[in-house]
Amino acid sequence: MKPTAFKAEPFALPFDPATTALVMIDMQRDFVEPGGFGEALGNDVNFVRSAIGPCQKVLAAARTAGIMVIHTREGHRADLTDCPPAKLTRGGKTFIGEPGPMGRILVRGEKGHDIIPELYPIAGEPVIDKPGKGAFYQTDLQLVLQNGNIKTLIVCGVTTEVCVTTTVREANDRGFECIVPQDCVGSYFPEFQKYALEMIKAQGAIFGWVSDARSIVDALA
Ligand code: C5J
Repeated sequence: MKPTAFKAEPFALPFDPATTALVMIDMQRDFVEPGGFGEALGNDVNFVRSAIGPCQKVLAAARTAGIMVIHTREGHRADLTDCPPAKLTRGGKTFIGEPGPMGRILVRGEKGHDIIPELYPIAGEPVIDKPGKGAFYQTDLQLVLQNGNIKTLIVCGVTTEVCVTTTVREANDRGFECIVPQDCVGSYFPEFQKYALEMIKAQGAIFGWVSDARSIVDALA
């Protein structure tokens, strides 16, 4: 594949497939599946489930194009020693480490912590376990991207206004160019989805570009 450009807002983003990676943020059962932690908190998971189909298309295109694919999972050690005490008090109804509908909430190795079958990693795709909202915080993501000579990130996943945009902001500050396909990210709150996407591309791409699955797939073909 030759260098080309993604159709995007506020303007097209040139990219080279050799230096581009797809980062699939936290498509975990607990956030996305009915009966998971997200739903237990009173959220309608249909708002985030709409991202699954478009994510599958982008994932398939990335694999066919041979670009690097990285998955992340938010979660903690079973003894919670990597979870800040302040984070343990958040949630309102259910809390990290407590029993949830799919095992202990946001604890590594539990069923709810795992990635949904529709987007499951295949051999050779790095999975970054992260204790925070941002995928760079206390992980080796930067090292993985640096070693792969990656400069451009296609960022998909959930939730738009939390882990997706935290990661995009962190990546932008580190010099990566991030593009977010709007139908490949999801929020439990439609208004947060709208404004989180607008914030990314505001002021001439203040911290990234916004596109859609179709444009990403077309550019990777
Ligand atoms: C949240 C995430 N929303 N992956 N996590 O707590 O966005």
